[in-house]
Order: sequence, then structure tokens, then C-alpha cells
Amino acid sequence: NTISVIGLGYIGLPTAAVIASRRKKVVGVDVNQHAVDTINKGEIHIVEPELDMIVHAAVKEGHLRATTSPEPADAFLIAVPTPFKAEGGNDHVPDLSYIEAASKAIAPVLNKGNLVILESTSPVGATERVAEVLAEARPDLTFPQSHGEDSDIRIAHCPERVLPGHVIRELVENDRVIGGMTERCSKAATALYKIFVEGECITTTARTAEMAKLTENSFRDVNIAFANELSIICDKLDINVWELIRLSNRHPRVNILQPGPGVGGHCIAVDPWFIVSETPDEARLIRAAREVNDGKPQWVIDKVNEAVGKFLSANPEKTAKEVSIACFGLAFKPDIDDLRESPALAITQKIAASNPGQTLIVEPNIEALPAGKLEGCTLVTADDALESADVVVLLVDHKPFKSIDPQQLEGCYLIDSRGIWAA
Ligand code: SAJ
Repeated sequence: NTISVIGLGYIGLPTAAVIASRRKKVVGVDVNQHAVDTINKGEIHIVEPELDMIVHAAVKEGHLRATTSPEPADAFLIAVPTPFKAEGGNDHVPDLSYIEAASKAIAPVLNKGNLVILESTSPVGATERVAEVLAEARPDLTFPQSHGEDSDIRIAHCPERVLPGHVIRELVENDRVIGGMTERCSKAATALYKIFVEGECITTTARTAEMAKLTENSFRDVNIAFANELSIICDKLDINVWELIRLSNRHPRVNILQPGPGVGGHCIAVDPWFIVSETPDEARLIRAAREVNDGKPQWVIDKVNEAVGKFLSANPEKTAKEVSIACFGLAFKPDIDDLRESPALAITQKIAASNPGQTLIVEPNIEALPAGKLEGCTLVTADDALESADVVVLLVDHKPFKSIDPQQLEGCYLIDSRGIWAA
């Protein structure tokens, strides 16, 4: 039995490696030759705890191999990106081109009895679209949309739900929602996930599974937006939002999340738009949450400018060129080195671009600043930054920042978007 994983990124590679670690033959497929070569050497091209060891062992023992062109297999698991694109006046239309390309790529090697699973987070209807693309390419085979339970090919949507930084554990422990196009499709997909999933596998329809995944991330987005909105309201009313949330959360049925500088990552800031773009008139709260969270970085920047203004009026002998601003944290969330889709990075870039003085950056999880993104900025240690900064902006609640001595912060104008110092 061979399992083919299409797309060897943050989801595909860990999934391929974990299945291979259960001594199944796994062939990973990716259009990126560099990724394929790296994996075949037993190494990895992405950062995720424990993944390197598992990939190394799986490749060395011969259970995992990577290639750029699909080969026949028993099951195909599609884990390619689903970003959004601008189209016809709408800035957030789901871009299914990667899913369609992956479907077209596997169509020629499909055989009767194969199972095709879409894992990519997808707008409702995407699994049906995969089925359509496959059916168009292979008129010699039958598919669930036309032949139901008797079809040659089984198709299901089983959305990934793992948290970056905890992928290996969550892949195994999380429950899985399995949405087959028919019951037989669900059963076949369940059998595959049972190879490595210790959580429960719960079956439903493909459309419900698609919506379930979008719902999970929209739920989190709406709840973070609530916290972010509170932080803006409290700032106006001169109330400490961190204390306020702590107190409110003492109520047995209240559990407010933490405000921050905005929502980053590749999922929560994207997936709710898939609901909004399908049902724009109905998804009012989900859209408002996106807007609140997307507006938060600019609010933080405004606060920084305000602080610079205050510093200059308190120190009239200084000019704007002499103000030193230190930004703490660039990653999209704590204790990772992932700078992609990071509000902290975006905020720091804007501050640096408009600051005629010095911009210092503290990011303990990277060794050098990303190339070409932060011209003129200097990566320094927390101690060095605090020694010379006039304005300090906390953007990510990395662990080492939490143990900074409050005395070191004295005398700085502080904007603490995470509440670790201002709490
Ligand atoms: N954030 C806050 N306040 C909070 C919690 C998070 O501002 O109280 C921010 C984070 O700093 C970050 C963003 O939200 O910028 C997203 O971080 P996250 O840790 O909430 O989520 P992701 O994007 O790393 O992973 C999410 C997870 N989804 C849910 O928790 C519902 C994960 O389980 C999904 O598999 C993943 O999206 C995905 O791939 O869809």
C-alpha cells in the first residue's frame, strides 16, 4: 500500500513523515525541486519541532521518498496552499489554483479503487471541484458525483487542524473530521487516518467538513477581535485591559482571549474570508472581526507615533532624528521563528520606514534580519536595546521578554501590545 502526499509544506511534510513512521510506504510530491532534494537527503526545509528527526528516520529506513512528479499510489492526500486573491473588485476571493493544479497532476496516475483526500483548508464546494477536475481528466473512471457508492474513485475532505509548533503531537492526538463525498468514501478515509491518528475520526459530508474547518478558525478570529476591540476601547477609557480581562474571565462562562498587535499566520487571517466571500450579506460579524484584527497593526503604529511625540515634547532639546525606537519581537506568535504573515514584522517595517532616528530590533529566535525587509535597522539583544531606546514597543510575548527586569524599562515610553509588562 502506497500513500502519496501532494504538497510537502507545513502540513504535507509532517503528515507524510508521521505516516511513514508507521512503516507505510509514502511518496511525497512537490513542485519545489529544492524541497524534494532536501527531503531525500533526510533533511527538512521548514521549521517545526521534532520534524527533522522523524523525516530523517523515515527517509533513512526507506519509508519516505520525495519526487516532483506524481506516481501511481493507493491513496492521494492533497495538502497544498489555498490563499486568497483579488478578483472583480473583491480583495478576498479563494484561490483554488493550487488545488486544481494538484488534481490535474494526479489525474493521469489514478487507478480504480484509489482514494483522494483534500486536506487543504478550502471554501465550501472545493472537494466537489476536485472531483470535477478529476472526472474531466479521466472519463475512463467513475467518480462519486455521478456514480455514488459504486464509483471507481473515493473522494473526501479531511481538513488539517494542527497548531504550528505542536504539529507532530497534534497530528496524532487531535480528533479528525472526515467528510466523504459518500459514506464509502468516509470509511476509506477513516481507515487511512487510523494508521496514525489516536484521536477520534468523526464522519460527515464533504461540505460540512469544509465549513467545520472554516468555522474553527473564524471562531478564533472573532474571539481575538473581541479582545482587540476591548483593548482599543479600554485605551480610550483609561482602563487596563489586561486586568479587565483577568477579572471578567473569573466569571464561570466568560473566557476572553488576549489582545495583540493583530492576527498573523497563514490560517486565521485567511480562512474567515472564505466564508465572507461566499455569503457576503450574511457573514457580517465574521467580516467585522477580520476588519478589527486587520486594523490593529495601524492602531499600534499610531500609538508609537503618539509616544514619540510625547518623548519629544518632554525632551525639547532632542530632534526626531535622535529618537531611538526598539521593537521587541518579529514573529507571528510567541516562541517561534516564523516571520511569515506577521503583524509584528509589518508594524516594525512601517515604524522603521517612517522613523528618521534609530530603529532597534530584538528577536531572540532569529540570527539575522530578513534580507531586504528592514533596511537601516539593527538586530540587538534586549539589554542593548533597553540601554539606548527612548520608545519601546512590545509586539510578541516571547518567553525571554517576560523575565525582563521592570527596572530596565523605567524611563522608556512603553507600548506593550501583548500586556506582558503593562499587565
Ligand atoms: N492571537 C492573539 N490572541 C490570542 C491568540 C492568538 O492575538 O489570544 C494571534 C497570534 O498571536 C497569531 C494569530 O492570532 O498572530 C494566530 O495564532 P494561533 O496560535 O491562534 O493560531 P495558528 O494560526 O498558529 O493556528 C490556527 C489553529 N486554529 C485554531 O486554534 C482554531 C490551528 O489549530 C489550525 O490548524 C491552524 O490555524 C490552521 O492551519 O488552520
